[in-house]
Amino acid sequence: MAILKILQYPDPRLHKIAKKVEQVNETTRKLVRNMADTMYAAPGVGLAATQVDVHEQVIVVDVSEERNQLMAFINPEILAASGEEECEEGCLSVPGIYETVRRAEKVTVRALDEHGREFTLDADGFLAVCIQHEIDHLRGKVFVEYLSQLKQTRIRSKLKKRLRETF
Ligand code: GNR
Ligand code: NI
Repeated sequence: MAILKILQYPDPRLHKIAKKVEQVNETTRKLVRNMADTMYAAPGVGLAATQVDVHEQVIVVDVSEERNQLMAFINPEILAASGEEECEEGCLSVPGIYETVRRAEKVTVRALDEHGREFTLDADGFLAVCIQHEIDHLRGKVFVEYLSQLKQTRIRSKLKKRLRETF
């Protein structure tokens, strides 16, 4: 069991672009396990490698009530997106901030699992929201970037102030 440190917005490392995983191996599986431990401990419904300062295309998601449906997506790609949906989002890298974001309602995702096997998944509802939120992290994008500049400025100063008070 390993709990990794989660980068906090506005850390510039959250804007790095993750590289493709060339070969899915034991190192990749160890990262997936540690990311899952970190996500469950937080607790969160998803986590992207970018958030733990590993800039490779790996995400984990578990939107189940029982917290026993772990999904790992390596090199995920959105093949198709349709519809629109608004959801109040939060992020482990932006603690305490919840804002509504508009995203596609349904997505078709292709990825590799932790054994390097390709799969394609049709997702909708909250799962679709989470997958899009996590893939954004791999591209260096944090959900607050969908908000107005005014809101982003307010969120940044709030989190910086909170960091000063903690240390
Ligand atoms: O735990 C999380 N909850 C959440 C709620 C609404 C939309 C997206 C998310 S993902 C977030 C965990 C996280 O920060 N993943 O990157
Ligand atoms: Ni997030």
